[in-house]
Amino acid sequence: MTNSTQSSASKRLVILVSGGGSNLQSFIDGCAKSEINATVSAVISNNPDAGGLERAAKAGIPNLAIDHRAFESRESFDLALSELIDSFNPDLVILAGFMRILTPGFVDHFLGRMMNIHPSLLPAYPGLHTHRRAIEAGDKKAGATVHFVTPELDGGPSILQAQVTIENSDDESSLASKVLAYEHKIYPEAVRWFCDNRLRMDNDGVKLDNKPVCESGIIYNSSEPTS
Ligand code: NHR
Ligand code: GAR
Repeated sequence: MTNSTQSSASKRLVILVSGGGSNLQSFIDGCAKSEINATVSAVISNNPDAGGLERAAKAGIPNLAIDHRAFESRESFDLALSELIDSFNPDLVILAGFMRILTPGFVDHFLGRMMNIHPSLLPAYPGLHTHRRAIEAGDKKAGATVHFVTPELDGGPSILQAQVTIENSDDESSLASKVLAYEHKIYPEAVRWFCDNRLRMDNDGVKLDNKPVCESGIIYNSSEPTS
């Protein structure tokens, strides 16, 4: 029997990064402390200089770069990337600051077993520069959303959101670090649920313990005590 068919067995994670990898670190640490019932099987980056690759190397985790600039189309990059991911036989693919839009063929191959964290309160501000856009719009709240990945960019069903207050003194960078601290709480939590077989995506949305999570995901509010 393979890992993916043994329901209580430890899951295999493949994590895709493009940058510094602080979210990646929260998974490396969560697995090391057995808070997440999983092993990080590989870390893959489209950016050979990504700090996330170094974090993986330090933790003794296989790490590979596959530079999108060496491919002549998005489809050919995605095909090579999906073959590389498949070679690690993952139960879950985690986008952790991964900065390349993925083609529908790629997404369909991993449907229901690929998650992303997006730094906004989706459905607000899909795409890039979310914190700048929220500040420019005069929003009072910002946050992050963990969602299953579907072909529609940042449009897949939400699993969990964290909300923070935008203070008058906030700029793009202070807001980004405030939100990032909450990303490190909600993303490992969602992955923990998946690895414990409590979370799944089906045709009518996301179920946690067989119950639908509400339309916008469960809200984790920073104004409440955290522990
Ligand atoms: N792909 C699909 N199909 N669906 C999603 O929901 C995806 C996805 C790929 C990545 C992460 C996403 C985010 O959380 C993500 C979700 C990159 C861009 C982008 O515009 C937008 C959103 C996300 C990731 N990328 C540019 C591109 O041309 C490159 C930008 C750069 O290199 O800085 O691919 O925000
Ligand atoms: C995080 O804020 C993540 O939400 C965001 O990039 C940062 C990565 O930080 N993701 C995107 O913007 C995806 N387009 P990290 O490398 O330290 O985890």
